[in-house]
Amino acid sequence: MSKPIYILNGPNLNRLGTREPEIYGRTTLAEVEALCRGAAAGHPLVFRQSNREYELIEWVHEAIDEACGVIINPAAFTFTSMAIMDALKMFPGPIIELHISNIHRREQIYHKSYVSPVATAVIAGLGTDGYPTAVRSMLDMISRTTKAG
Ligand code: CA2
Repeated sequence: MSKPIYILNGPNLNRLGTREPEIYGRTTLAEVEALCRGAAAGHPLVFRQSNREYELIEWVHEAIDEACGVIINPAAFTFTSMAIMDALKMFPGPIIELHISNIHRREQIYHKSYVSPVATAVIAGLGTDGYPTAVRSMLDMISRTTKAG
């Protein structure tokens, strides 16, 4: 049985689809999860959201033991959390940092990510379509490393 891909979502993303549709669209997080499961085509996924930093850190620790890859939208913790960065550094497999919006087109406070230096890849600005795109790219990366290994 393949190890799951962990998809972790940070603060406020449980409210996705309910405000600022011009930036974040109208798709809810439950719909995003369904898109991810479609893209995964049966590969197991663990899809979670938390507003608490410690919980996201605990899930990254769990992923170190359980997951083949991590896709993370740390939301506001992207710009504040050295603790999430340190936890991700310990993950041995591929990591995709994901943002719905293009954080680099936004105000200066959204430009300095603590997560990007420890991520394998960064996806930003594709809207919620970025999630299934990340899942497909993660599956490609995993199959390449499995074949190489
Ligand atoms: O674009 C992204 O995915 C972000 O990670 C979203 C964060 C923001 O702090 C980052 O700069 C970029 C904010 C998430 C706010 O959650 C929402 C809740 C309801 C409606 C829309 C967004």
